[in-house]
Amino acid sequence: EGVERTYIMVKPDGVQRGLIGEIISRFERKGFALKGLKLFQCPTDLAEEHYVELKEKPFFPKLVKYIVSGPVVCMAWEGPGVVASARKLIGSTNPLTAEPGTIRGDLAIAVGRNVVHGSDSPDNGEREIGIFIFQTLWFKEGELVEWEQNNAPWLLE
Ligand code: DAT
Ligand code: MG
Repeated sequence: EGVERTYIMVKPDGVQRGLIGEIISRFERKGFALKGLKLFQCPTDLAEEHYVELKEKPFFPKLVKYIVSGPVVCMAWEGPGVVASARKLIGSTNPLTAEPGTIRGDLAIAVGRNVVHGSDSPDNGEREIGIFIFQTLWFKEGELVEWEQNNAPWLLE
């Protein structure tokens, strides 16, 4: 499969603040294709596995506690260059330095409450979406939907 996918997640603060629709619409309006979507209470072991690369950081325990503090919205988005493009839509990690017009730049003020996650590479996109034989992360077999946007000819050359 050649098409790029990214894992996007509305974090617990985004859900509690009523920003689910606002955040989803940023990606929807851009033109990317939604291939998976669910509201989910993340267990601690999954949050730890998701952020395994940050395990040694001093903020790791707080980060895991935050991610499991309430429901999240899990999404798989697909499209050409979707990983890097979604990172641009999201804005930089610290909302105070994120550009206005980005999700974090518009909607958040604290690095530990930055409302949304986006994969940082195509490999991590696949890892985080997580449908492999020996590993599942955010999605399980059967939770992604294969469909084609009927407006694809108006979005892609
Ligand atoms: P991003 O979410 O932009 O990919 P990251 O992968 O470096 O950023 O870190 C994951 C999350 O960890 C980030 O969204 C918020 C938290 N975090 C990162 N750096 C932090 C810091 N210096 N202090 C507190 N939390 C931090
Ligand atoms: Mg990251």
